[in-house]
Amino acid sequence: MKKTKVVVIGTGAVGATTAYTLLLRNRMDELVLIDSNYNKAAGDALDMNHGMPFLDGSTVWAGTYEDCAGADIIVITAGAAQKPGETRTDLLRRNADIFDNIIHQILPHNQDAILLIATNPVDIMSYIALKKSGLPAERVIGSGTLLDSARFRYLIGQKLHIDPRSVHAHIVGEHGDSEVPIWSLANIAGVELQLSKEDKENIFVHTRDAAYSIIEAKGATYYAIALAIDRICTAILRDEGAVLNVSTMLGTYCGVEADTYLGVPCIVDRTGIRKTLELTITEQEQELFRQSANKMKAIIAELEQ
Ligand code: 6V0
Repeated sequence: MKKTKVVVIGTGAVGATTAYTLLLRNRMDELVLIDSNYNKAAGDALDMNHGMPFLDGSTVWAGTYEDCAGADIIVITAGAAQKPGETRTDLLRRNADIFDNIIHQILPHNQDAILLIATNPVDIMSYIALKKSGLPAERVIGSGTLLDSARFRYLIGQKLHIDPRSVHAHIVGEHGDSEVPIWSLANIAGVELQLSKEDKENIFVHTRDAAYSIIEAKGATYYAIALAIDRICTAILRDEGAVLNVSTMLGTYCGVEADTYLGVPCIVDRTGIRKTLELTITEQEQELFRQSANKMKAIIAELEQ
């Protein structure tokens, strides 16, 4: 049987935690770590290898782009940190240059893998990855609002004392400030949620602003995003057909001419994104989704100037 292989590019907080999560859960036969700071990737690989007597047998090493050959999934979490005084657009341009460099080094070795993007702003970076790689859109996936939806389900579960795995609720749109809670479809076993307007507002604000609180507390967020990336990798490697709120290139969605990457429920399997699922949302939710799409389009237009 062909060995399964995952490459993680960018082994900072998110990349290293993702690699460790994939390893603990024994998701693949081979795991390659790549970082422009080779020592960081090499140190992480060594540290993980020392845990092998306690694990189930994946092989991990710090590699080069040649090691992308034969990979099933290439996860990109590489990115630059914002410099003091730097605008978001300047940071984006720097991240776009980083992606240009990374993608042009991947392509000579692998054009069959699925690219899974986590670098922020993830919807824009996924769009850039699509354009720069020329790969089919179903194989360029952003982590999207999967993490936001997990935070949302967790907070609803906390409020109602229900296991978050039994809460069905979606955040769609941008992974960021313009994201949209789809309250009209949120349910537990098909039963409408018993929450006041105030509770809903509170839950959504804590969902949307979660990253700010965590970054203020400890400088970065990485555990939950690593689990979300692991979830997407699993859906792909096991050909699950799982429905996950990932970021994908949309045309018209829910009556909105999106024409950009945004997080929506998608069926994810070995081919990448097999299908996007259209939600039946209210007019108000549709308007918020339109605003989220417009925000993404305006950023892309500014970048392309
Ligand atoms: P970090 O700890 O600064 O790690 C970034 C890593 O990228 C570093 O190890 C760098 O050396 C490496 N890197 C930079 N340039 C290159 C390059 N050209 N080639 C290879 N490696 C390179 O950042 P952290 O891991 O905390 O975050 C990484 C990205 O994930 C950021 O853009 C975050 O904003 C983003 N996140 C996305 C989330 C999501 O939901 N999609 C959630 C959390 C963070």
